[in-house]
Amino acid sequence: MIPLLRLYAIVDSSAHESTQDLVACAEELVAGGCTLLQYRNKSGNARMMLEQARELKKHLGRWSGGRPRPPVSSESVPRTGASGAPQSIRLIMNDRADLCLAAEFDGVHVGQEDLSPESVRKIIGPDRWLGVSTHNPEQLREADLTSADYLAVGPVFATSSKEKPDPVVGLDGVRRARALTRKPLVAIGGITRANAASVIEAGADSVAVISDLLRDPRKSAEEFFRILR
Ligand code: TZP
Ligand code: MG
Repeated sequence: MIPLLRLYAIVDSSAHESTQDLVACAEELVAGGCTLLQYRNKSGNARMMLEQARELKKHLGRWSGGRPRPPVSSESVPRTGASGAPQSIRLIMNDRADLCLAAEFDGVHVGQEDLSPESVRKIIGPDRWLGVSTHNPEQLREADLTSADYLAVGPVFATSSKEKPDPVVGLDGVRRARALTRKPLVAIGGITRANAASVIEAGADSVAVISDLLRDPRKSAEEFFRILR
């Protein structure tokens, strides 16, 4: 079973004016204790995505792929995992298994309209992480039978970060999902520092967040960890 911290940060290219800005945000998130970062780009072409992903890898890659992450300032953020081993940063590519390999990322996250989980697994091999988005119990049951390392459920609340989002599943949707899988469960969609604790209480192992990490990413991440301790 993969180890998941309570916060799964997503850096979305549409929220940043430049690659430099996107990388700076990611570095701040890592300084705030994030060890799992997804790169999401819904508007760029493959070449542009790979360029940005490689920049992320260049700046954070020192700590990805199993190497210890840098020290963080806040004592509220765990420096080591439950085993006492140092935590490492994992970079996850949204949508694209090919770009995950090309950028030497640590995993892929796919949705219902991307390659199937088993097709992605064939491409990325047994060791890289694979996450699958689900929006209802049927999709969750199906994804649970795959080799996915974690499942995502959402949108839990209304979100403006996704175009044409599926219907909101609410906290009940998280509870239902929890009852249907023993895989690590990531909740996503409209999750903020104000409602994150209720999402974990409903059974999620981790919360994936875009918007509520944008302003002062380091401090926001530290606050999430403090709230979800
Ligand atoms: N999938 C379901 S909701 C969502 C995605 C990618 C967007 C989450 O962004 P935010 O800003 O944290 O609501
Ligand atoms: Mg997708």
